[in-house]
Amino acid sequence: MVIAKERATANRHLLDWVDEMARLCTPDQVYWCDGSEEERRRLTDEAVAAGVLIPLNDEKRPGSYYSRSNPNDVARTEELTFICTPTKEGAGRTNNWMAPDEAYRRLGEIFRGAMKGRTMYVIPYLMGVPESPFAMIGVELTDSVYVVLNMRIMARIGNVALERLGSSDRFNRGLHSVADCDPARRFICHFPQDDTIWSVGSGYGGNALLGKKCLSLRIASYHARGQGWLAEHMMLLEAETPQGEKHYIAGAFPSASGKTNLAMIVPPPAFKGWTMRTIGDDIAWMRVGADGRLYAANPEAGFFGVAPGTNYHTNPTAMKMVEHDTIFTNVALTPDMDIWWEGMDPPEGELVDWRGRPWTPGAKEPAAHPNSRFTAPMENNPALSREAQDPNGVPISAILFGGRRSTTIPLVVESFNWTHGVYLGATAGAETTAAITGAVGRIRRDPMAMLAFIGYDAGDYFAHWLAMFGRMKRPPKIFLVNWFRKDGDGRYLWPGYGENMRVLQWIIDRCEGRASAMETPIGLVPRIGDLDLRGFDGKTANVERALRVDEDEWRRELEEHRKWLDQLGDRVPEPLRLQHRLLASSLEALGPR
Ligand code: OXD
Ligand code: MN
Repeated sequence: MVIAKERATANRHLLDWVDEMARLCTPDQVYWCDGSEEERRRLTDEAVAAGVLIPLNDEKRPGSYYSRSNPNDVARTEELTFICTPTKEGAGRTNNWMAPDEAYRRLGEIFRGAMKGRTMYVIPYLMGVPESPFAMIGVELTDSVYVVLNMRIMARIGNVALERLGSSDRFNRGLHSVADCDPARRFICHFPQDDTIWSVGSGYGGNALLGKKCLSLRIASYHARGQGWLAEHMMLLEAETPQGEKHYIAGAFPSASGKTNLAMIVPPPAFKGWTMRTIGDDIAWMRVGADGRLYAANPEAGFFGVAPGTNYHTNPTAMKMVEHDTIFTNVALTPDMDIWWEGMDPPEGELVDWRGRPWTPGAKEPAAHPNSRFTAPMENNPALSREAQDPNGVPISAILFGGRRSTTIPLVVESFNWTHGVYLGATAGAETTAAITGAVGRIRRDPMAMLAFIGYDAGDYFAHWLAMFGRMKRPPKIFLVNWFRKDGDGRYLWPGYGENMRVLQWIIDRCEGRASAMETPIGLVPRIGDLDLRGFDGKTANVERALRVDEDEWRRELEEHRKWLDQLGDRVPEPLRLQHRLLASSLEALGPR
């Protein structure tokens, strides 16, 4: 039984709103989270007693817990996610829109009485470190103890946020209830103009941990446009060269495309003296600093990563990170209460799968859900950069845009200039994965990996990216990367993972004016000799194929870009349409070969 605590604040705006929401949802009690360690232990014990969390083997995985979701609630549900701006045009063509009045009414009906018999947890939280000018304050009201325990890993919660809030009314108001977890009554609604999020019917991370996708991307991107900064779906990493020179790289990749692996990259042995450190794996807030450079900060306090495919080869850092004090969701369980997922060494005996059914190796269905997750605190990461907590963020040298593409996109392309870079980001596409519900393996355009997260019109978002150029004295260089190109037999041409370091080195050297590149009609591409392939044990011929700009593939690709830009409507900025024409006519000028 949860102990209802004294209200922890005298902030009238907050108290009044919590009362109003409690009257709507009628919980049995309201509990204010303080964020303490004692609270973590107590709520964890309660979650265990309620069967929400299952303790894992304390010798093998100390301080770690397992959770199984409702099988109908395993990923973000973009078709049920809405931007509720006053006009439909405000949300643009890439978002679902619902009129604010209608959304408050429809969701209000579902929230009415939804917390009866339950506790309403009040989670004051900060995205960003407390001293940071980047920090944003939110308060999430939820009836899910799983959400509380995950939010306390992913954000800084409790008194730290209340202190920063003081008596202000400037905080994001988030209301969440799992309600009856019925997909027919599931909605994730954003009201940017009210700084409000209402999410009902799902307990899945991306839908329910409101500080993450909802606040730090959808709502933040809306504010960022008005205030002249960028809220992006990007990993952040620090690269230190053997000479002690530091570079910071931001990279936007769609969900489940190896963003976490890249943020935790371990260079191959030939890269002696290089140190790579993580700053963030999912979200970057970027502002222009006084020196005219672009500074980025990770607003999160933990990692909510995709488990399958993670192993000691693909991401040894993440494997170490999840050795303790981690919550696992929808992975498989071993007989001795440890965790397992596809991509780990084959299990010895029978497992229990993510739905709680017996599972034997060789079974048709995977043991772990393809979008099963680990939630681990930032401090667990042995390769965490000290700058991860820097209140001012880090100056970015390069921005990468990427995605899974089996054809067409070379291993790496440097843009000719900022506008061309924005074009490459705006037209980037990826084969879909399991992090969202729907078909897997189809190409969808995912501009800056933000398709699901731009809180307003995509054309206006591109215009905002273009306008950022004018605010910077030393803008980062922009690159397109693709670790996933395949040969005709479906085999990857590039080994990826740690080997991506060779591409990162070329990118850093380009930023420093130390490496050469070949001009092609679509951008600047390294020649094979421009990459450092010392100690590389793959085939050089495959690397050449991975680097190739195939003119026929690009003709088709540019035709898809045209359709995509047309689909986005007339708010697409003219410089991007001109850029398209320039690329298409440069290719045409080459004539048939
Ligand atoms: C995530 C996602 O969870 O993008 O980061 O789906
Ligand atoms: Mn993500």
